[in-house]
Amino acid sequence: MRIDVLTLFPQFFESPLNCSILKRAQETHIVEIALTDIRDFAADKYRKVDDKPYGGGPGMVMMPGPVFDCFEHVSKLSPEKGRVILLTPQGQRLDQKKAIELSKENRLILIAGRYEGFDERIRIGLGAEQISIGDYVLNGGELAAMVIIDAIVRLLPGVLGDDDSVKDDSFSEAVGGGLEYPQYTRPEVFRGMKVPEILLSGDHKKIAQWRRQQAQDRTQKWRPDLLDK
Ligand code: 6GU
Repeated sequence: MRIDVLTLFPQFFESPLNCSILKRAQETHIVEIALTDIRDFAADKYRKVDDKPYGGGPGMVMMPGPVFDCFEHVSKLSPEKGRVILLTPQGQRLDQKKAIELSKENRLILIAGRYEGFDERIRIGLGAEQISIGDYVLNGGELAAMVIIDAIVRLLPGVLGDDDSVKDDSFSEAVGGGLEYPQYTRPEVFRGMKVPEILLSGDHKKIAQWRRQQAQDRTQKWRPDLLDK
């Protein structure tokens, strides 16, 4: 998979992309992630990429010119057309289902905005879909783009050591779209708190049953909204 990110702050992505799983996924060529600075496509010597909103109002708006020019440059970096995604709080909310869907694409082009938003002609002209990561406002789309990348890359075959480890994740089909069951590791007793006896029993059928029940109970208790779906 190839992921292009168009951003005013490429340096924002450097540390998270060069750690742990995301780093290894790039080194093993399972994913290629390319950052392009929108400001390099500004038309004037001040490298201006934002301007005042028509009709008045607070803040600044991302100008269409630099984003279009940047997009057209990035488009040519690979023959694959790719799915174009604008990161904005007005987008469809990201969930595990969406992450799985996006992980099946060959190419994604993520556009992170700053300021009060994008000139509407960016969305229309690029035929972009919009994604949000939740109902709160961030200073820009960079963290949202990073969240999407993280959620998607771990789903790509070969990225996690054990390909089964995504299967039982919270929100996955194996846990009925709800929360994951509780996990324990050594020691058997920690500060007076014991590992549930059943997990030490070696009875795999009973353990599976107990885990299903636990997953269901905690979803009911902590995220009943997931059960309505
Ligand atoms: Cl994608 N962008 C911004 N600026 N804020 C957000 C968001 C995106 N998703 C949730 N809040």
